[in-house]
Amino acid sequence: MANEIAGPASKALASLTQAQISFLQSLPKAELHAHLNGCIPISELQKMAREYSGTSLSSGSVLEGIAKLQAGVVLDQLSDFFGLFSAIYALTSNPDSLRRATRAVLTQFLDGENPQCEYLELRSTPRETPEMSRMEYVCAVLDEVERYPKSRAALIVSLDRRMTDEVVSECINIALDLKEAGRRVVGVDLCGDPQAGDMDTLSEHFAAAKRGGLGVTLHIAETLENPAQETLKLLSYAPDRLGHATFLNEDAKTVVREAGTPIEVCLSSNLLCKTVSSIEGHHIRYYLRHDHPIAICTDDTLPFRNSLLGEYALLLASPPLGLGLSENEVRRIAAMGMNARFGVATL
Ligand code: 6MZ
Repeated sequence: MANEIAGPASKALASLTQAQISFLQSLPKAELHAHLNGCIPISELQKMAREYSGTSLSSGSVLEGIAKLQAGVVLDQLSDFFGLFSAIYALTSNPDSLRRATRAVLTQFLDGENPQCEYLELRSTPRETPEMSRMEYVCAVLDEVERYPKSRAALIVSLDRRMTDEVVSECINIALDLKEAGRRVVGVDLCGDPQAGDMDTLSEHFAAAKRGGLGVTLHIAETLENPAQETLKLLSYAPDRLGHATFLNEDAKTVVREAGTPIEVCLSSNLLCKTVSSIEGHHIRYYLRHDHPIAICTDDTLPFRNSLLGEYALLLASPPLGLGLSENEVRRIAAMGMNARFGVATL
């Protein structure tokens, strides 16, 4: 199982009674912020690494990368996080291996006696490799997503902040063309290293996505270093949801609250990347205080060793392990997540 090494979510889960766990399992939950390559179960990744037939040099560094993930990742800051993906990417660089990884991620969230969630909006960044185009990448992921009914799974196409304008344009067109062709793309996302890229050039791309009926979600103000001007610029694209929104200043908070934009909250991710120092100090409290819509999400179950159930356990568990919310409050939060699905509006 992927989540054996205790992180905040599994510690919170371990502190709950069986009745509390059953309560959390019984809630209809939506996972709206999960990155495909960040959510491959470690057992599957290890199998893929053993079968990997790259050059011996890269296969050594892939195995080293996987071993690091297996040992449990300790991050000093968010920028340390992005280096984790090179080994994973080597293993998901052709349509077959990508399909296999996608299948394992979907199974982890949606299958079994007690699925993690009722509905999953999986997101992934189209990657061009010697073995596939970006279009082939997205189609391979969609083939797996579409094995599930519409009411259970959909895809968000991620744009990485390091992409050139040309590649952003290609990805938006892929998302729009596939949606038009009846494939299950429901939105686009902006992700990647928060320090990278130029956010001034994205306006037309997000406008095109919106005109084509796609939802727009943006990783925003994930670190203290994200300039306030950049945050306001991203908000001017009228996103439908926001990822993290950890460091909004008062102006940005006003915009977000007036627009009622739901926030994808990733508690373990923020704690383990040290953008938030403790659960008591997490910005979720601000949104709860203002009765602002939120969706509880996992982000990357592979490095963070969490699960959606574990993230909900962080809401219910008593301090200091969790927020100590009541069952009624947690039920309401789960309903907010379900209401924030892009699939509701666009499918
Ligand atoms: C920003 C993140 C992220 O797209 O290859 N990603 N971007 N902030 C985060 N918070 C921790 N977690 C993951 O999945 C992996 C990619 O998702 C983005 C990164 O760009 C990472 O390379 P896909 O399926």
